[in-house]
Amino acid sequence: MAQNAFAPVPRALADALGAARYVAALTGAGISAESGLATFREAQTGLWARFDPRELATPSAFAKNPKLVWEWYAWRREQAAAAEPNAGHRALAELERRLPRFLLITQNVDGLHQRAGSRNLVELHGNIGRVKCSREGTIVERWDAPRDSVPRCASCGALLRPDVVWFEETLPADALAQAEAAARECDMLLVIGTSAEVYPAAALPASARASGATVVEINPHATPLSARVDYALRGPSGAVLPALLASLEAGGSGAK
Ligand code: BJW
Repeated sequence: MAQNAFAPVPRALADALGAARYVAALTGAGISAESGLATFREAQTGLWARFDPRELATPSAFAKNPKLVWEWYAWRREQAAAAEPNAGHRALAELERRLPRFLLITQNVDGLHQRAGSRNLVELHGNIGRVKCSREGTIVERWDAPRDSVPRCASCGALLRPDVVWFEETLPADALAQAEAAARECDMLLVIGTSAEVYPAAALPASARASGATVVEINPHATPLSARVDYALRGPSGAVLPALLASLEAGGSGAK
């Protein structure tokens, strides 16, 4: 049964973190909420308020209205570039430095973990900063941006699209294999700011727990996962993760 406690971090959890040889973290859009970026399942604002992000992040939306999807991603790319990593991103980067072995698995495409200093990182759903040819999949570094249409691949003429994973598309095989191996091998999995509804990422916590890991959810709200974790820390990750880091500094036994 999950323990619901935020302040202070339970002693047993701090001890388990300090003793862990391999810690993995799975993050979702919620970790970037305190950087001002909208999550998927919460209301958008302004120009995009009338669109459901879940319906724009699909191959069929791009086939039907590529300009709309391209403009939504261009807007989100600008938002991500203007945002700054928050205390939660920074605490994860610090955990990577302090712990003997740490892997960050993110569903986010905003690049904020890298900007906070995380290096040992797996991007499950791509990165909004990259663009690729929709036919050949080749990454394109530069493109002309016509005012009224979607840019095209200079080599084959197909439309360009963001290098992200849409619904019904398969995840990058290497990234998924690394994430699945980490879930099987880690001693502790931190599940942060994700609704735990989108697969295959949502299957990682169950896999970790089945392999004996301690699973910790960090989220202000309950999710379908909450009943199946060892600890549910209810609060914003920008507050909970620094507290977790502080608990490690206060007495964890396995830190470098
Ligand atoms: C805070 C906070 C704070 C707030 N601190 N927390 C039926 C038909 C077709 C497919 C399927 C089907 N059934 C299942 C599938 C598979 C499908 C799927 O899982 N669908 C479910 C919805 C049921 N998955 C796929 O299609 C995947 N591919 C696949 O399975 O391939 C095989 C296959 C092929 C063909 C057919 C079927 C299978 C691909 C999934 C790709 C997801 N892509 C997106 C877009 C990425 C690019 C972009 O960013 O635009 O990824 S969708 C979107 O969801 C995005 C996210 O990474 C992902 C997860 O969302 P996330 O991060 O959890 O965000 P939210 O908004 O949901 O939650 C935020 C959380 O934060 C909340 O809990 C808040 O409480 C919390 N929060 N503030 C901490 N301060």
